[in-house]
Amino acid sequence: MSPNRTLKRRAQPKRTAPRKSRGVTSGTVKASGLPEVLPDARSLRVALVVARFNPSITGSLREGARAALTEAGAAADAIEVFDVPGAFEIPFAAQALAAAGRFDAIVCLGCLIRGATPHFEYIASAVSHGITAAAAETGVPMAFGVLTVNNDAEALERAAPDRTNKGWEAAVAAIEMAQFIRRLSATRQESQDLA
Ligand code: DLZ
Repeated sequence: MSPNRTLKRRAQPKRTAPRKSRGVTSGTVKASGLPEVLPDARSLRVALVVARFNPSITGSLREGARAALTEAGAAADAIEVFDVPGAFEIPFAAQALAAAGRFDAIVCLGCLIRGATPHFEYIASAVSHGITAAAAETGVPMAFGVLTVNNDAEALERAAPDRTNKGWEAAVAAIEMAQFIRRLSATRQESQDLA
């Protein structure tokens, strides 16, 4: 008989969740992905790439992002703003800035409002794929703060001067991902030092 067979069963922790999920059957779910505690931006340099198209909205997104970074400890001169004509130009600018090697993260801000033509779909797709590719190619985290909305009311709702502002949310995501890369580099360095 294996010695383990003689061991007593250890007490199991009390379950806090039901054994079987009953599923969500009603209600609405609104999740932002924001962490409970604001991550630390004290030593980070962050670029904000801001589309001029729909300027009242993108200006509010820019100020939301700036407020989050400032509250998280970033110095005013560590936050640099780069304007581009429209959302379509964001990935190109973000990639160029990342390649320049001066920034720990890039926050991409724009506002696409659905119109009567398929233009919206083409630009939205190009922008989201472009930003993803630019981040993967350069290794610099890029946050997606580009609104893709049906009308002005939806845009205004996402550009409010509070923590629901999507510029604020994108900036927090950028800080988190920059810290993620920092931790990864530190771990790599530690393993190299030990080897
Ligand atoms: C052309 C265009 C249209 C129709 N709509 C928007 C929009 O809702 N939001 C935005 O940021 N930009 C828009 N643009 C401009 C394109 O992003 C781009 O600047 C131009 O096609 C020039 O390349």
